[in-house]
Amino acid sequence: MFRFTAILAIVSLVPSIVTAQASLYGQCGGVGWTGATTCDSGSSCQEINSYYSQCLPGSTTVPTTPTTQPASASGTTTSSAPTSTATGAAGNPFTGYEIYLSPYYVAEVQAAVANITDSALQAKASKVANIPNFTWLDEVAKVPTLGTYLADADALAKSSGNEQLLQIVVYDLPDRDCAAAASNGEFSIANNGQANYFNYIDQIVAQIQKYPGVRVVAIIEPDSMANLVTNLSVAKCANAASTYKACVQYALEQLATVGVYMYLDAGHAGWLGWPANLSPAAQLFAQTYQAAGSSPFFRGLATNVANYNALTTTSPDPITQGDANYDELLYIQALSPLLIEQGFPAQFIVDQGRSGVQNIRSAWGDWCNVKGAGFGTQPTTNTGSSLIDAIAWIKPGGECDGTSDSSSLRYDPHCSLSDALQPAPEAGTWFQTYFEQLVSNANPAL
Ligand SMILES: *[C@@H]1O[C@H](CO)[C@@H](O)[C@H](O)[C@H]1NC(C)=O
Ligand SMILES: *[C@@H]1O[C@H](CO)[C@@H](O)[C@H](O)[C@H]1NC(C)=O
Ligand SMILES: CC(=O)N[C@H]1CO[C@H](CO)[C@@H](O)[C@@H]1O
Repeated sequence: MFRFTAILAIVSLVPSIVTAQASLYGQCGGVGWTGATTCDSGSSCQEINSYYSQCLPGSTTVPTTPTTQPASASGTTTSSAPTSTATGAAGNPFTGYEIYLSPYYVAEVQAAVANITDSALQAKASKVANIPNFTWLDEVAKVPTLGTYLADADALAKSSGNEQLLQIVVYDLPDRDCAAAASNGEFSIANNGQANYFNYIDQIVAQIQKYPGVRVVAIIEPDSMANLVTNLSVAKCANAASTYKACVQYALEQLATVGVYMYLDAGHAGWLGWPANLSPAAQLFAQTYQAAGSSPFFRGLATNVANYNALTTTSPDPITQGDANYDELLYIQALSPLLIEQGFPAQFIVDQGRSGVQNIRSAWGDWCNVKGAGFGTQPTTNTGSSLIDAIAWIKPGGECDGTSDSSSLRYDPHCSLSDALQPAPEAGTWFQTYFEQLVSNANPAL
């Protein structure tokens, strides 16, 4: 729950395995894509944007856009040789860097803007294309896209003289999302999941290593640790605990070798911010920090990813009643001393991408396409708290949290609650009405 739901639900696709046809919800085309371009029967390949085509339900066979390999993704680069071990870092990783805007999101937003008829709304919406969010590497097949972006960012840094920072979300644990009714990760623990995950991390590291000039900031595994704090009574989470820890540790260690600054996901105020959860959470985060060698690149924790909570509020939402930590800053201020006590001097990054409007949920646990939400505070390092490195838009606003169609395989009842905007398409696909809602309710206004 509470998570960004992955685009790929069911497919278990390892790039070395060549499949003739992509499965339902699998990738079937896009710039740089070299896998299957046709879909299993009952689904057809539809272009989501130039970087991503997906097998969606429906029997019509839509021809896919030819996949072309951009020059920048050829694997050869003009960058200097990779540094084998990145050296210690300190300070806010965002300071002095310009955040790279990925062409994928820009294209997605521009397509959405073209479909808006109200010209005032259209003008506001077009501004979203210039606001950086994060690239979610939610399946191994997307890792080559990272290489394309890195090459592009590297070239941009050289031509503009502005150092580039690329933002990613590492999100592909085996048995991902263990507390949800239907898990949607591509890897399963029972089927070589840990080795597949290590390979996924190795591929990310290999891409980043080629571009030492580009700074990378990563959010590590949304929901994973929070599930281990509160959801061990769910059999799947109990079973996944040791694998999650081993995989997260591997990610933290390996990404540190190429100088990636990392923030491990820490749920949000309404999850780990409850008094009973704070200490166990701090313990788990500090243990993870120490197990991964107390690296300065493991900079801290990310909160409110894909959620709707305010950073600060003077009028707590009634749904938060009983939790003294009713906003993200209060949560962070409560967690920080406990972390320091255990030897983890964590800094924070907070998602405010959909937090512009408050008091819109019937229950704090409601996470799916919440009605009335608006884009929130725009990304900034001027956060008002020395504990917070950056306010960011981590969940790409406009991408759907989950379908409201109860006959869908990936249906989650949260997506048809009365506070969820409906009808909603499949998770990860573009939800135009929702995007327009975020734009018109943006606070501050766009
Ligand atoms: C824009 O409108 C066209 C035509 O109605 C539609 O095919 C397309 O999917 C829409 N794009 C988005 C991003 O909603
Ligand atoms: C997981 O934990 C959260 C927070 O305690 C709780 O609200 C949720 O119901 C749990 N999920 C399951 C499936 O038990
Ligand atoms: C600038 C940036 O990183 N944009 C990302 C926004 O979200 C989409 C969808 O996940 C990514 O592909 C973009 O890279």
